[in-house]
Order: sequence, then structure tokens, then C-alpha cells
Amino acid sequence: MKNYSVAVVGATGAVGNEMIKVLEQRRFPVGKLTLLASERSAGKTLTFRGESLPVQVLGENSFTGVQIGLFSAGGSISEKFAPIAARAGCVVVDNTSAFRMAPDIPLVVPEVNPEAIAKYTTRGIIANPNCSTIQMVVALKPIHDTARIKRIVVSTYQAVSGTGKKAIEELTLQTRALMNDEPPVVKVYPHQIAFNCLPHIDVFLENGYTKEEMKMVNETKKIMNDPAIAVTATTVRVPVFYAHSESVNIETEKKITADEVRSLLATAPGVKVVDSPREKVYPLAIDAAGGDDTLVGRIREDESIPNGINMWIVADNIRKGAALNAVQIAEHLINGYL
Ligand code: NAP
Ligand code: 3JN
Repeated sequence: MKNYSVAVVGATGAVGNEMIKVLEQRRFPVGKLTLLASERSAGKTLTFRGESLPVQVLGENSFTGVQIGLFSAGGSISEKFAPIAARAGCVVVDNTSAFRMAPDIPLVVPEVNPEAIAKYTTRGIIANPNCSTIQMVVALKPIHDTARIKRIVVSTYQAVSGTGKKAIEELTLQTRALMNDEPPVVKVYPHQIAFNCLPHIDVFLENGYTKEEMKMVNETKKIMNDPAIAVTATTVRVPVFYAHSESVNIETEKKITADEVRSLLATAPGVKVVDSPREKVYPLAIDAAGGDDTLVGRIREDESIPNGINMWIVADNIRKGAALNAVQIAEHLINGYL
């Protein structure tokens, strides 16, 4: 089997760390692994397949001989270094929002639109969607194909790991402080996150929505290849470490029953139906965390409209929402294109 030279950009971060783990767990055919981060990480090492590898400082010459670059060091780093990597012959799978809405760059969830990967040749970059979008479209695509979704109303309950390693630490420290009757230190979020819910993810835009909410609106239309789907989102940060939960309401053109949705999703790739509410069985963040599946439950007909469905969708935001989706894209690349 052919081996590939792979670079992880942002290797010391929450997403980058998980990418290294997923590459190992899925036995991705890595010949050489280059770990890249900022100057702050110079001298650090990380473990891959039991071997300790040095973290190198990202620079313009980092991509010589690298075939696949998995980027998760923030939008401005991708904007600068993804084109440099592409020019060096490295195919970039970018986890940031820098290129997601560029018309000539594919935005890919392998269970939904793997065919879009073919367009990577235009700029050498494939964009990985936002975590909240990914888990939603994995669950909705089979329903869209069968009954055509006209409108989506989604509210998210997002884990702090979506903000990175500093936010994971902030929730830990605030929880510990409050349990010890000490004042919580607020640094990462605009308000205390422990024992709280913040209806504010990313920055507010002119239209009153946050950027995170508009990512869900715009990315969903692009991935589903249907600009006519109406999407409205409210994104909320909750004091959970791993896995985003979503309350999703859809209106379809064709009537589809809750039972039909359950049986469609039972065979959908990447989806696990967890839906026996009488036995108190429904998707939970603590069950999704660390796993690869998108869990779907609480599937029921919306009795307020003729063709509506409600559901609860949960997935590990760092795995399916970021690292796993990126590695799956890389798997498609090596199996079909490289
Ligand atoms: P994180 O835990 O804060 O890690 C940030 C990573 O970026 C670290 O490895 C950091 O290196 C590196 N970095 C920062 N500035 C750099 C620079 N100037 N040069 C090189 N490396 C630099 O954040 P995270 O949660 O892993 O997220 C990182 C990015 O991934 C986010 O900004 C976002 O764009 C993307 N992301 C996407 C999703 C998604 O929904 N698909 C989810 C989460 C994150 P040091 O350790 O050396 O500082
Ligand atoms: O907050 C979350 O749960 C997901 C965060 C994603 C994120 C965080 C910082 C910058 C993104 C993203 O992937 O959309 C970005 C960004 O690249 O814009």
C-alpha cells in the first residue's frame, strides 16, 4: 500500500490533537507525519503510533514533499498558508471558515457530498464545514433526498471544546472555583460559562445573528447543493466539554412520518438512531463524546404543521465535527484522486 506524507497544522490544539489520534486509529497510511504549530510550541513533542515526534514551527517551507495538509490553526493562518501549501503540491483539507463559501472550493461531508471532492484540483484546497453544520447535514441528507426539506429551524447546545483548549480549561477552572465558593475567572467567553448558557457563538453580525448561526445557514445550502432550503439558527454555548447537541425542526415538501424517518436513518451512513424515549433512551452528549456516529433521536412529527419533523441530533464536535470529517475527506482523496 502507498504511504503519504501528511502535515497537521495546529497539531497542539484541540482539533489538531484529535487529528493525530484519528489518523492513528483509522490506520491512515502515513509515511511521514509533520506536526506544525506556532513558536509557542517549539520544543514540544507529541506521540503518534507510539513514537514521539517534534512539533515544528509553521513556515513557508513547511510543505516541501508534503502530500496532504490537515489545517486547524485558525482562519488567518489558513488564508496565508493554505495557498502556499497548495503551490508546493500539498492538497489542503482546511478546518477553518476561510475558504468554505468560496465557489471554487469544495465544502465536503463525505456521507453527504463526496462527489464534490473532485473539484479540489482548481485550488488544491478542500474545506471542512463547521461542526454544527456537519452533524445536522449527516442526519438530514437522507430525508432531503426522500421528501425534500423546505425549511430548517435549528437551536444548538454547543460544547466548550468547540472554542479550543483554553475554553476546556476555563470550564474546568470555573466549575472548580464555584464549587469551592470562589469567584470564577472569566477570560475566554464574555460571561461565566460554568452553570450557564450563552446565546452567543462567534461574533454578532449586522443582521442580529452570530457568525456561527450564519455559517450553519450558508454551509447547509452549499453542502446539500440546494440554495432554496430556508435555514434559521440559534447557536448556544453550554457547559458541556465534548459533543454538540441540536434541536432540529424541518418542514418537508412531501409528507414523511416519524417511522419513515427512523427507518431511513437506520441505514444512513454515519448515523445511529437512538430513539426509545419510553426506556429513557435518546442521544446524549456523554454517549456521543469520543465516538464517530451522529446520534439521532426524539424523532417525532411536528403537530403544528402538515409536513414537519422534530429531532435531537448529537455528535462529538471535535471528531465528526472536525478531525474525523477531515481524515475521512483525506481517505476519499487517497482512494480516488491521489
Ligand atoms: P486551539 O485548541 O486553540 O488550538 C489552536 C492551534 O493553532 C494550536 O495548535 C496553535 O499552536 C495553532 N496556532 C495558533 N496560532 C498559530 C500560528 N500563528 N502559527 C501556527 N500555529 C498556530 O484551537 P482548536 O479548537 O484546535 O481550533 C483551531 C481552529 O480550527 C479554529 O480556529 C477553527 O478555525 C478550526 N475549528 C474548526 C471546527 C469546525 O467546526 N470544523 C471546530 C473547531 C475548530 P500553539 O499551541 O503553538 O499556540
Ligand atoms: O464554537 C464551536 O463550537 C465551533 C467553532 C468553530 C470555529 C472556531 C473558531 C474559528 C471556527 C469554525 O470552524 O467555523 C472558526 C473559523 O474558522 O471561523
